[in-house]
Amino acid sequence: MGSEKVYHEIEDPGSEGTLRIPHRRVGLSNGSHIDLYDTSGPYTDSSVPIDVHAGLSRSREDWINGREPIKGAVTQLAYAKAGVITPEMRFIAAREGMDPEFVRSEVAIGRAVIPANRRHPESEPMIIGKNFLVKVNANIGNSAVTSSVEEEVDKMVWATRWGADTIMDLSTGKRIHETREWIMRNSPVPVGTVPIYQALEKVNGDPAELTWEIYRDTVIEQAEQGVDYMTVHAGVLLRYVPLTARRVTGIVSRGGSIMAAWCLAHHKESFLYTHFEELCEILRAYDITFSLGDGLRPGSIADANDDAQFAELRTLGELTHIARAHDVQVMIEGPGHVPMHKIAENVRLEEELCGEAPFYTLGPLATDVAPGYDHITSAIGAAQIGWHGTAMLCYVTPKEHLGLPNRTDVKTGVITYKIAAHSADLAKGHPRAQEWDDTLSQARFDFRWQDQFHLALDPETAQSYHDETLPAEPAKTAHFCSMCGPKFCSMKISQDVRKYAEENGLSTVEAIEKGMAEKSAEFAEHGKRVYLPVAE
Ligand code: IRN
Ligand code: FE2
Repeated sequence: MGSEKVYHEIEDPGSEGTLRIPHRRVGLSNGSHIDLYDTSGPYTDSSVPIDVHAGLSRSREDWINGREPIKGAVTQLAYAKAGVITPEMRFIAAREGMDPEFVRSEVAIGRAVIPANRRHPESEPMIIGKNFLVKVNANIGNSAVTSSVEEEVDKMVWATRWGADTIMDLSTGKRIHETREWIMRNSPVPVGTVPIYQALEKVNGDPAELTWEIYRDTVIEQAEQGVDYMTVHAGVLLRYVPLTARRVTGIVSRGGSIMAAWCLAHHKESFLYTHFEELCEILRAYDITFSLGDGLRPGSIADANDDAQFAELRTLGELTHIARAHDVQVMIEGPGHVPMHKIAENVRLEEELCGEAPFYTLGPLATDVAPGYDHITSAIGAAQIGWHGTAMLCYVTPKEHLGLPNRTDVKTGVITYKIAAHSADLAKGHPRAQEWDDTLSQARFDFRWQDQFHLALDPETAQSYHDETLPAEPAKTAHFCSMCGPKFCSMKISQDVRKYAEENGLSTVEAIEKGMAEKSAEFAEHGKRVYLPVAE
């Protein structure tokens, strides 16, 4: 609503091509505009029909084909380490308002990742790292109920339209391969998966039947389709499982519980851990980013920061260094349920143990007492952990713990997480963050109602709330809203003060003093009564 997709064109000396950097342009009624970071690909305008089977244009294809391997590796990490600024890095730099060399150096030291499978050339490059905009992931497709390919693609488009920076396809139902294929071919954002879910389907849901070979083949199958990052719960070790025995909520991670069940059934170390280097080789060939899963994350306030959680984190740190040695990019998944006073410790330990690999957390929920409102309980934790340095936030919808999210829940979850992420960006001082707030504040102060709606994270809700009480067109330029009414609007009063100052050639302070003196004289004139009798 009130915005359009625009592309800023910049030259890329590396590929000798032109990079088209996407933005969502919000046109303002005073003739100016603001270009905002945009995740929606070609779907910014909801009136553009989606032709699922056509797929998006393969804009990264030439860059990918034109690259020479560096010591056998074709990953962004390998190029970054070798001092090469890839077109993806230059694209990201323009998108974030940063220097391309800074992007390269952050990737080189592993503090940021660019999830971009070579077989997903349709994606618009983006970066996940603490020195960049805090990103939001939306999970879709986590249903065993059959839904059509179109419906699943539509969910992805819907989530990215509201601002999801990545999506995770957690489909478990029928036609899992085909559905994923069309999500990949239509997704302008990186797509993540948890391959162990599909591997489990292949053994009819019995974790004990899983093998390294079945898992490996599933990873390759998904890698071929273009999955950009994969959750791998390789830190759930056999000896950590007993540490969860006395927890209030045990193991709440799906992947974590599958691996714990396998380890116990075979009384062996996890095949994800024992075959980790082989896995690195597969991910390296496609430039898939590891998202090392938090299979032992706390599922309740009581279990936060316990021995099981931190034992796993230590192992994830060890695996991070192995992956990096293979030139594979890594991020680390984090909790969960954590009260506010225990949040900072999570980030501190993660950075220390995992060499500052980008942290990617699920909330965390700051309290357990509000089922039905867990988008809020978790956004409170998410805003804080984002401020402390978490690079990506996995959204939680109002249906968390209760049921499957519908379309409205997905939108609510994404918007709620954009609020958390943007609040963290402001607190961290991202160079582009405050411009948006300032533009909206100015529109609000000027009573440019339409501009205020159009600049909102959720323009439709903003406008509909406004129109509930003041639906008429003149109200869109009125210098008040129904909250305080025409007489008590603080913004209106401030503006009157300014106007008075201008007319009387005074500074605002003087104007207030002069105005106050006049009012005080008026007060005295009327008998110094606070309450005046009602006029007849
Ligand atoms: C993110 C941080 N910690 C967990 N997540 C996400 O939770 C993970 O990326 C995946 O999308 C989802 C389910 O993970 P489990 O329950 O299999 O660990
Ligand atoms: Fe939970």
